[in-house]
Amino acid sequence: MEGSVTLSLVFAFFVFSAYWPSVLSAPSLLGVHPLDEKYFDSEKVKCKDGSSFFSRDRLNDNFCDCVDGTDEPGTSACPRGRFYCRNMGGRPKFLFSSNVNDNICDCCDGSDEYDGSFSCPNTCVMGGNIEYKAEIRHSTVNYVNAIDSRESKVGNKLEELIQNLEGLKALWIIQLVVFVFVLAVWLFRLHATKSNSDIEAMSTSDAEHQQARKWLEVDFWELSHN
Ligand SMILES: [Ca+2]
Ligand SMILES: [Ca+2]
Repeated sequence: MEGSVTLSLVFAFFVFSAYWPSVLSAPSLLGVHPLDEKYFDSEKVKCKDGSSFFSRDRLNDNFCDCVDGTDEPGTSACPRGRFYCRNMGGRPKFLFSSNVNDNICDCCDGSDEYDGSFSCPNTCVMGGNIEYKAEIRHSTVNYVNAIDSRESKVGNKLEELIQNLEGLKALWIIQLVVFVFVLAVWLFRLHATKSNSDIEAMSTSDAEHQQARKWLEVDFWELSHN
C-alpha cells in the first residue's frame, strides 16, 4: 500500500514538473499586439533582436528565452519584455513586464493581472477607462492651471504697468518741482537785475542832477560877481 502511494506521488511530481510552466504561464498570445500575432505563427520563432530562436511552445511559458523579451510578451519573465493591454473600449497601451501580475491594475481591462491573486474589474467599457479619465482630468486641471497662470501673468503685467505709471507720475512731479524751482530762480534773478539797473539808473540821474546843480551854482556865482 505504502509503495503504491509513494509511486503515485512520484508520478504526480513528474507530471507536475512536466506541466508546471504551462500552469503558471499566460495564454500564448496574451500581451501580444494584434499586428504581431502573425509573427508567432511559425513553430520556430526568431527573437526580434536576432539573438536566438525559440519554439512556439516557449511563447509565454514564463521562462525568458530571448534577451529582448520577444518570447514573453505576456509574463514578467523577461525584464525587457513589454505587455500589450488591448483595453477594448479604452486606450490600448504597452506596459513594462514588471507590471504583469504585480497586484496593481495597470490595464483598464484587467488583463495584466491574470494569476488569480488579484482581481481587476474591467473599467474600459463605455469610455470608463479610469486612467483615460484621469488623464482628461489631469489635462483639464492643467488647462485650468494654465488659464490661472495666464490670468496671473496678466495681473502681474497690470500691476507692473501701474507701478511704472506711478514711477512716471513721481518722475513727472519731480520734474515739475525742479522746473518751478528753476523758473522761480530765473524770475528772482531777472527781478534783481532789473532792480540793480534801476538803482544804477537812479544813481546816474542823481549824479547828473548834482553836476548840473554845481554848474548852475557856478554860473550863478559868476553872474553875481560880475
Ligand atoms: Ca519563454
Ligand atoms: Ca499590474
